[in-house]
Amino acid sequence: MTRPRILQIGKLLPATEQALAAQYDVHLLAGEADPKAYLAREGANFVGVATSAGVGIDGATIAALPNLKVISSFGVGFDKVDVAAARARGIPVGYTPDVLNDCVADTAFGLVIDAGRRFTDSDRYLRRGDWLKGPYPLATRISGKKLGIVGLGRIGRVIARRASGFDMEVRYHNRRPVEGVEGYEATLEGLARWADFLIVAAAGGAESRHLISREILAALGPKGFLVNIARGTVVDEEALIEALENKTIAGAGLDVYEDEPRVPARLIACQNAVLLPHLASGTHETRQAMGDLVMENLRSFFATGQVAVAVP
Ligand code: 8YV
Repeated sequence: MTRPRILQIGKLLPATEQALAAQYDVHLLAGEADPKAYLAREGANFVGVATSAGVGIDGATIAALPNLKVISSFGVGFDKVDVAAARARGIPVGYTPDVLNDCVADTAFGLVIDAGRRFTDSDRYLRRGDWLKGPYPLATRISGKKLGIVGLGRIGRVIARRASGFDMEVRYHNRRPVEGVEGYEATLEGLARWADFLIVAAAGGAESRHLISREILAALGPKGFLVNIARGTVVDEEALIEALENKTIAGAGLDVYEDEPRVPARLIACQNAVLLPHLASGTHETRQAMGDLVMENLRSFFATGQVAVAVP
């Protein structure tokens, strides 16, 4: 039997690439000097696509694959996958939610603690030799503070669970209240005004673009901290940089940016921001589980016509 031909859009975990190559006839599009010309020539040969949240697949690529039957994406975000174009052709899109909730929530809490207690900045202080000149300035207490969550989805709920261990009061803002969960704030501005720490855990995409605006940052105020483990596009990055420079918010902890991996020099210069290179799900255990689910979505599709976990 011939193995199904899978187009791999960008690089994946080596273990996932090996598993893919063991099961399917895989071709890496990113390895082509002229991907467009390659697709025009060979596009009709592929029945499946393997991609990732960071790379996605656009409508033009989907259109260049006339026999495409399934897309399997590594990651929980699908803002870079043209789901509407896939749906219009009845192509199921598999993704990898839930298996990364714990690690992303851990990272959110790491950023809350680091931004508030300034561990990274104090580490730089020690390495510069400044401790020899005097003690590091006092920081902000975490335990018992007010935590606002923007987007109480699967990851947001795990973040809320982590918060109870720090005796924090938790409120959240969503388009509508989550049944059975107390602490709903009807407006994002109200949540920002109330919170000491505001964590962004909302999905990316056009609908949530710049939800964290200049006004929301003003409501968070000079004692408030912003943490973003969702998508850079949810925050107006220019407004955030101004707020950090002018200290109209106390600080920020970021794992995601508007134009990754490019981080503006002005943001890098902000010592009141902790900046991580989009690593929230980046543990051996979680990335392996995500890769396994990419494989399982494909296996399930070729066995039953349905992916195991489809994008909503
Ligand atoms: C991914 C992510 O690891 O899952 C997501 O949506 O942002 C990360 O967990 C990364 O984007 C893979 O491309």
